[in-house]
Order: sequence, then structure tokens, then C-alpha cells
Amino acid sequence: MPAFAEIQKIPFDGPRSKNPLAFHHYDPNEMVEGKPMRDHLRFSVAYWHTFRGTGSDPFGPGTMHRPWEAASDTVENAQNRARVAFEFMEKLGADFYCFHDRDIAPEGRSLTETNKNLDAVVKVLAEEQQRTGIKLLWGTANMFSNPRFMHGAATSSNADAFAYAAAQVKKALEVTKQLGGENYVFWGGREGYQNLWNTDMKRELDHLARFMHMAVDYAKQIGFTGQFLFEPKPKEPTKHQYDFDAAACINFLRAYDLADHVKLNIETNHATLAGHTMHHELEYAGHQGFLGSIDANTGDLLLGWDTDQFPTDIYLTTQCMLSILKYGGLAPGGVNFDAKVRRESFEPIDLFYAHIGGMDAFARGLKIAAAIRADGALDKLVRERYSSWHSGVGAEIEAGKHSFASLEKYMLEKGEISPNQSGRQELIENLINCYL
Ligand code: XUL
Ligand code: CO
Repeated sequence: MPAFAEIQKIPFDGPRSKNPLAFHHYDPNEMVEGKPMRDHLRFSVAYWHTFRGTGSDPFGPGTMHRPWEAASDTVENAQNRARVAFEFMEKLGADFYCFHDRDIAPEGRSLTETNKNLDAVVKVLAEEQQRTGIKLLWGTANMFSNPRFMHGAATSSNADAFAYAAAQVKKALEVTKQLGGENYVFWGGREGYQNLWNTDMKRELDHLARFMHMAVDYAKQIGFTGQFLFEPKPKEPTKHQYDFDAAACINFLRAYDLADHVKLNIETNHATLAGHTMHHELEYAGHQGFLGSIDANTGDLLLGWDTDQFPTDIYLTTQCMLSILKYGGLAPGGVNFDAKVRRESFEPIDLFYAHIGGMDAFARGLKIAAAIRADGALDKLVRERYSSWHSGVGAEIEAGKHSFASLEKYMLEKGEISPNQSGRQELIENLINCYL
């Protein structure tokens, strides 16, 4: 018996349709800049939110009624849930999914039993991938829920916690490889500190780097060729996470000789928690050559935590797609909806509305970004702003032909700088609105 018996495959109905169970902008085969939309966007469903989210919050228990869930957390229930997940993703038309090891299978009484549980569910995932053609965008390990990781995993003050985490990531890499995962993500669930009085920051960062090197070595050993990704987030659950933002992550990767092996998975709500915009984080990662994949979601302007809402803001998705197109696309990364329906949206059908909205918002962002790029007006305004660098002293400085002494001579002769130009912010903001 299908879990979503009353729902058909979500069709593309075009922008005029009022059907809430249809795409209005996401047409997977529509060509944009010479590539089908589905290959630009590589949409992925996040298993942890969509199939493990219950709607619980610090003030109350879950609200979500999932008729396919049995009362107990058995392997059989996990296998059944995996089949439901693929029914959902197939009907939605998502090409990828992502998971943490502990989302898909229950933890056992020992590591041996836990690994056995994982294998039993991975077997079903492999069958379902085969049946549907849906692929694994990335795998990761949950090293933040179990109390053994209260001080962190790779940065724990307890060496045994580090060892347990290593064993866990070893297994997670094996199953990610087995399922053809195209990436593997590190998100430092508790890799940070609550208090500096009790923390040896240097030692913890050294351990985190050693851990990542071990992962890179093991991937080589087993022939896992997927891309490693590091996911910035400044705080939550710890007060300070070491993977604070794109700049901090890139510095860490360079400082510890990991830059050739690891790129970034950038998430909107994490960017805003760091006091940045998603656009800023994408630009920073992109121009440094570290843009790997994105976790698509959004925060709430009035709430200061990681609310992980589905993205529907067209300005946001336009900015995302402008940066993504500019830096040559995301593959082998993708657009993973690390987003959850609100606690009040407790019915299974809300999962469809949420993903359809996010996919349509990104499809619109893609089309708008492509139109902005094709038109060239924005590019022209930016280029004009830097026109003093295109010839004369600007071009000479960029070519490395000047020193402080030669520029002093130049300025003594010239006396004052050439007039500045307007930044044209308002003109540009109006221009962007013309494409929306
Ligand atoms: C947490 C978060 C994670 C990572 C994967 O804020 O974003 O779910 O995406 O561990
Ligand atoms: Co995320």
C-alpha cells in the first residue's frame, strides 16, 4: 500500500496553473544556458528533516502524524520508511537525497549491532536507488545526538570519543561509496566550544585536521572518489563552532593542508547566523575555488536561530543562482533542501507543498539569473565601476608594474585622484526588479 496513494507524480503545469500539486517553474528538461534545469539544480531531499522530523521543539513534543511510522524504532520500520522516502522522492521528481547514518537506521546496543542495522537499511536504499534512478548526493555521520559526543567528536576532550567518531565515519564512508554517493559532508555538530576557560582551542583544531586527513586517507584506501565538503555554521549547538563561516573554513583547510581535498557546503541559514548573506558566502567560497554544494533553506528575520525553513524568496534564489552560474555550477554538488516544514504543518501533504515551493523558487532564480547574465546590463555597470583599472595606472598596478615609490611619484605629479564614480546602488536595485 503506497503511503501517498492519493498523490500522483508532480507535473510541470506552467506558471498560469493554480494546481498546488504541480510545478509552475521547475521543468526539469527546460534548457537554460545550454543545460537542462535538472542538471543545474540537482535537487536533493534531506532525509533527516523530511523523514525523521517530528515537529518537536524545546517547548513540546512532535506534532507530525506519519501513518507509515510504527511505534518502535526497529530496523524493519526503518526499512519501510526508506521505501516511503523513495515513493515521496519519485513522486516529487527529486533526483537526489542526502542522509546522516543515524537518520536512516537505528543505533544498536553496540557498534557492531549499529553497523549491522545500517547495512540492513542500506540494502533497501540500494534497491530503491536501482528501482527509481534517484541518486545519493551525499552521506554524512551524525556525531552530535548521542551523549558520547557531548564535548564534540573530532574535537572532543575525550580521546575515546574521537576514536568512536573515526569508526563511525569509516563506516559512513563505506556505505556512501556503496550507494554511489557523489560527496561526503562534514558538519561540526559539536565541533566548537561553550567556554574558552576549559578549552585548548589549538589542540582541538589540530585534532579536527587529523580527523579529516584520516577520512581523506581512508577514502583513497577504499576508492571513494566523491568530493569531501565542510559545512560552515557559526554557532548552535555550541556557542562557537570552528566551522564558523566560509572564510574561517577555508583558512582551516589551507592551514592544515586539506585544501586539495575538501570544498564547502554552504547553507543559507548558517550564513545569516554568521552575520552574512548567502550571497556573500557563495561569492567568498566561489572566488576562492571552494564552492562545492549548497544546503538550500532560509531563516526567519525575527528569529535568531537555525529555523531551517524552505526557501521561497525569489531575490534569495536569484542571488544564489547568479553566484552558482558565475562559478561554473555545483556538480558534483547540488541543491539540498536542508529544510523542514513548520511544526504546525503536520500533515504528510505539507512535505509536498514545501518541496514544490522550494524547487519552483530555485527554478525561477535560475531563469532570472540566466536572463540577467544574457542581458549583460548588470555586468556592464559593475565593469564600469572598475573602469579606472582597465588602462593606465590601474592596469599597470594589476600587472605588477608598480611599487609604493613609483606610485608616490605618479601621485606627486598628478596631485589629486580622478573624480570618483557613483556606486549606482539604487539604479542596480531597480534594474534587478525589472527581471523579477
Ligand atoms: C545542521 C545542518 C546539518 C548538516 C549535515 O545545522 O545543517 O544537518 O547539513 O550534518
Ligand atoms: Co546543513
